[in-house]
Amino acid sequence: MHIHTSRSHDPKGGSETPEPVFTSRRKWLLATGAGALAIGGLAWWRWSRGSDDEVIAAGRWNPDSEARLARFYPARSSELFEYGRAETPAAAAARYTNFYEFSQFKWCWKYVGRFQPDPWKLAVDGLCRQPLELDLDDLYQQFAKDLQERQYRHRCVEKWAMAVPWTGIPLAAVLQAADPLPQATHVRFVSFDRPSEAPHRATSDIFPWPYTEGLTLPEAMNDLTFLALGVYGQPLLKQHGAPVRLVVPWKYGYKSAKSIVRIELVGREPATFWNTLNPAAYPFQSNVDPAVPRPWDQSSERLLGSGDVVPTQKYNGYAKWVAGLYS
Ligand SMILES: Nc1nc2c(c(=O)[nH]1)N[C@H]1C(S)=C(S)[C@@H](COP(=O)(O)O)O[C@H]1N2
Ligand SMILES: [Mo]
Repeated sequence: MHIHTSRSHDPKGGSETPEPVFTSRRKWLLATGAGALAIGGLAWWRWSRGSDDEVIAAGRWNPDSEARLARFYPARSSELFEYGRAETPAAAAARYTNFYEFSQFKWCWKYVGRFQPDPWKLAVDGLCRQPLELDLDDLYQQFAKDLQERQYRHRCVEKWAMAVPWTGIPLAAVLQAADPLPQATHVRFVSFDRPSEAPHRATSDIFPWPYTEGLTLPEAMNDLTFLALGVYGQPLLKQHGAPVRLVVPWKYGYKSAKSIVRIELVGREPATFWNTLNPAAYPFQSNVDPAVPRPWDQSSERLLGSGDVVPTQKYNGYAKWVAGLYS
């Protein structure tokens, strides 16, 4: 025998919607909305994040250019510098970059497609006896004996950090070749300025383009100050500042100008991109220092890749090399 439940004899049937069904439809709509947001969020996350292969492939140059430079890689490795932490995976570093010419967001790899790092010209001029104009081949060939790989920590003022192997030339070697005049006190770095290849540069006029940075001459001549041409044993990915960028590892990341076209010896402290926008948050010197908060705390940093949070060290741990500059 079957036992009939009351449900099959609901006296409230008919056209009017029973209360429980109405409530559950509202829940369903809400759940669907949340689901759509979640799916949209996931799609966006996948879109901006890409796969490891995508973020690296996006930054590569045309194959002929890279093939021409391949003979310079790998460069001899400098034994002088150690990360003191794990190396950041190449894709984690390539995925999360600051490069305002391309985007205000971190997924600059999405926007570097039109950028052409080759051919390139780098001028070294201003207060010097021997101004230089170097194309990429000059830069590699003329400084071949100085070319080396260095393992450096990098600390962004936004509190993320990475540890990557740069290939490059000590900046001092390039400056010495230009033979600075005694009146030269500072060095000014100017990034490329090509709106047709850089979408955020093209569409945002509120920034003081081109991107510029500066160092004192003694800072620029310090052994640590490096002109990078490559990273992870290959020419710099576009989003890391191809084909030539500065690396100043004891200062906050914004001091390390990318995709440089000019290194100018000057007789006073130059204006810089971030200092012009907000001098209080981005003072000219900008050494990494956990004891000096910016508008936000600077005592710790998050490592790209692992997500680990570690304490920030004064001069980013490079006191041995640079503390003498400030005593
Ligand atoms: N031309 C240019 N150089 C730049 C920037 C930039 O937006 N434009 N961002 C700076 C900042 S804030 C940091 S942290 C580093 C980031 O280098 P990475 O993206 O290769 O890690 O580049 C610096 N150099
Ligand atoms: Mo930064």
